[in-house]
Order: sequence, then C-alpha cells, then structure tokens
Amino acid sequence: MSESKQLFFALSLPDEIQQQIISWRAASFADGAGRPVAAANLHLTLAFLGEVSPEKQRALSAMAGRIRQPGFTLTLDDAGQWLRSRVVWLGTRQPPRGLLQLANMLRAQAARSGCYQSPRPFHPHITLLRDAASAVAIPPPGFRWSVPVSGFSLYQSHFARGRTRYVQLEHWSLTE
Ligand code: 2AM
Repeated sequence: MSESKQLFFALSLPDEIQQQIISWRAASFADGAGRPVAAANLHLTLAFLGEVSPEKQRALSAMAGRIRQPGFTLTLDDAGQWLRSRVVWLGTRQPPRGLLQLANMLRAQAARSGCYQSPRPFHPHITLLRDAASAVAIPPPGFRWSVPVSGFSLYQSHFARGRTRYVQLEHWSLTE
C-alpha cells in the first residue's frame, strides 16, 4: 500500500531573486539570530495540506489543474518576526488579488477534499529564519523584489537526517 505524504501548494521564486534574498538576509541578520532556510527551500505556501493519501492527492491535483486565473506580480516589500512560531519572514504589504484568489481556491478545495485544515489564517510569507527564539531587529527591506508569478506547484516535504527538503511534484501554469 502506498503511503501518505506531507504536501503543500506553494509558489517558488526565480533563482535570481532567491540569491538576492539570501544575500540580503546574510547582510541583515546576525549569525545566531535563527536557522537560515536553504536557498532552494525558500517558498510561499498557498495551502498546507498535512498528510495526504495517494487518492486525495489525485483528487487535489485534478482540481488544481482546473484553476483558471491570470498570473500576477507579487511585491516583496515587508519583513517581520512571529515570536510564537519563532519565524522571521519576508512578505508583502499589499497582497495582490490574484494571490488571495489562488490561495483561497486551493484552501477551499483542500477543505472539500477533507484535508487537514490549518487553523492559521492565510498570511502570505516566505520563511527566512527558523528557531528565532528571541526578538531580532528586523531591518526594512533594502529594496523591493517584484516577483512575476506565472504558476504554482505541489510540494512534498521530506525530513531525513535532520534536514527538510521540499520536492516539487507537480506544476501548473496560470492562464485564463
Ligand atoms: P512556515 O514556513 O511558516 O513554517 C511546509 O512546511 C510549509 O507549510 C511551510 O511554508 C510552513 O510554513 C507551512 N506549514 C507547516 N505547517 C503548517 C500549518 N499547520 N498551517 C499552515 N501552514 C503550515
């Protein structure tokens, strides 16, 4: 019997922006402020699905493939810290309508499929540092990153030998 997987829908970042964010993070936060998320793991979660069976995964993929909406631009111009989850994040002051529409649709589809429902409201963010136990000084982002979003993906979260790795399982383009 196939096993359930830990899955989530997310947006990835173009390599160039990934690298710029990593450089900005290195220059902006002291060593020891938190555990830096690896460049390849930077992402913005749209819908967290928890443990998903192969049957549910197939149903979720089919529904995701029927989403029709145009791409949008995400402006990363905000940063902050959540003390409770010990996370330092990068985000946006003004989430574009397309982002909210996409996340709402994926979250609604997940709820209808009987997936785990996150109690967290949708706060679009890219986690930069984990285990940031004490308050860290958050510098204003030195510049704005404009991220063109032309698609979204389904990821599996793997935890092995003390490391988390995200594997892209499927990708869909945003088109009307
Ligand atoms: P985080 O970065 O704020 O921790 C893979 O673990 C992705 O799913 C991460 O972006 C993580 O958010 C998010 N995630 C993990 N558990 C979650 C939960 N219970 N509710 C919402 N998102 C969650």
